[in-house]
Amino acid sequence: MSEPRFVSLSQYREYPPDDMVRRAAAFYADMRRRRSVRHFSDRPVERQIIEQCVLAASTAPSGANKQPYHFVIVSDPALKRRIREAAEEVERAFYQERASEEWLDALAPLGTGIGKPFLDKAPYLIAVFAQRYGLSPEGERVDHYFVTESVGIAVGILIAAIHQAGLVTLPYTPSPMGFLKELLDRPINERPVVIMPVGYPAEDATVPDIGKKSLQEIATFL
Ligand code: IYR
Repeated sequence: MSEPRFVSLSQYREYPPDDMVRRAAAFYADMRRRRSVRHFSDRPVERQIIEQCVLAASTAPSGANKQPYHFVIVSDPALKRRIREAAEEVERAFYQERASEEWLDALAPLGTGIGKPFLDKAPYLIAVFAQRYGLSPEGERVDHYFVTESVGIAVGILIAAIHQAGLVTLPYTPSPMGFLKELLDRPINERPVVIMPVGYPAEDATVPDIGKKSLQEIATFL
């Protein structure tokens, strides 16, 4: 057991209440512009942007600060193509056999289908893996806690960072996603969670005409 060590909270900044309201409202206004995009441009993107966004995701709180995730960033065109082909095979089975009527009805407003051209058009795919447990450099098993929650929080920050940088993304979740683990040669302690294509939107990109729930619908103040 290691003793806790503490340092002062020197990076915290307090703002006057008026400023806080303005800042919170400005952040909301900017986040409200974010959309999940399925139509990408193949315009190149500097790798540094991706690196900074992944670093932003790594600031997320996680169970016992174990950071139970790994991000695989794919830009190799041949590998992106293989991912697209494998994903479309999974989607064919999903749309033609596996999905319930209710699920297909829920997806109808999104206009999704078997084809996933964004998987080889976007300059980067960030494949996010959850580590069910960790492996020390000596190969010893390390327990991880609240893995699903921790990865979800990190992906949320990743999405916000990509938006803030001025690029677009989409949390894409083919199901089942086992093919990704094989194609990207990930170790046994990891499970694929989501694929995030990242890049500029296509010039003629469109998004579904859908909105968000109101504050009353999502929150209760007691
Ligand atoms: N993975 C499929 C189906 C799909 C499922 C959900 I839940 C979505 O929010 C959107 C799509 C696809 O991507 O087409």
